[in-house]
Amino acid sequence: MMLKLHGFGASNYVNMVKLALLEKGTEFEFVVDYPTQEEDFLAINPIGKVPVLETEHGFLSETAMILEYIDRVSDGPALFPSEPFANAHLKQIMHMIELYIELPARRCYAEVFFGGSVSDETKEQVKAALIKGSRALARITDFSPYVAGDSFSAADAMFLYSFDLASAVARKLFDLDLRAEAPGAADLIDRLNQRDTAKQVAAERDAAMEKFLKYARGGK
Ligand SMILES: N[C@@H](CCC(=O)N[C@@H](CS)C(=O)NCC(=O)O)C(=O)O
Repeated sequence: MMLKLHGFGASNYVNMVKLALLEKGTEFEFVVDYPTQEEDFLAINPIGKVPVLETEHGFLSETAMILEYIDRVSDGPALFPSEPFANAHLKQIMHMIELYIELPARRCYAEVFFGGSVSDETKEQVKAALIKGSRALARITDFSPYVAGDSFSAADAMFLYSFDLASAVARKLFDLDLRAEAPGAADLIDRLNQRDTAKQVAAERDAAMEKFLKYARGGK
């Protein structure tokens, strides 16, 4: 069975998986699904989020684990190193990006992207967290030539679509250049965005954005 990626093109997490599939050269079907708490969707992802990967063995969720699965079952360049320390180090970086950059930034997405608002208290917390997270990241990588190691990896997919949104949050809400907190991050984002795979993801994201914004703002 061909892998099926469930999600929508404007989702940064979905795009991490899509980028990985394209980098691996793995054939897949894209199934448009938005996150919901409806029973039939919870049956394929118990927390009701996207992405979900449908495989011949069942459904998988949580992006980091989906990326690892794809790497193991697909041909194409490795997205995780096999050497144990390098493998764990790369996963440490991915985990840090998700916990200390993506998730804090996400608390402000409503105001930055969807016309909502968040409290000043939340903003203060997020600003401090993003500075701390970016500086932490800069201590374990110099972003050259990639986030971890000498070749494109799963950590680059997570970094690209987390740090760009976190930077947008910092710029719009705090007038802060998060990229300056992590020297080299901006250059790597530019280099990653020049890959044909990332260009395809970005084009599909832009095409899906209008529909998603209507959905996110409560329209039809
Ligand atoms: N930890 C999850 C996060 C996925 C996630 O937050 N996806 C967003 C879309 S970008 C979502 O479905 N949000 C809806 C919700 O939180 O209910 C993963 O690794 O896949």
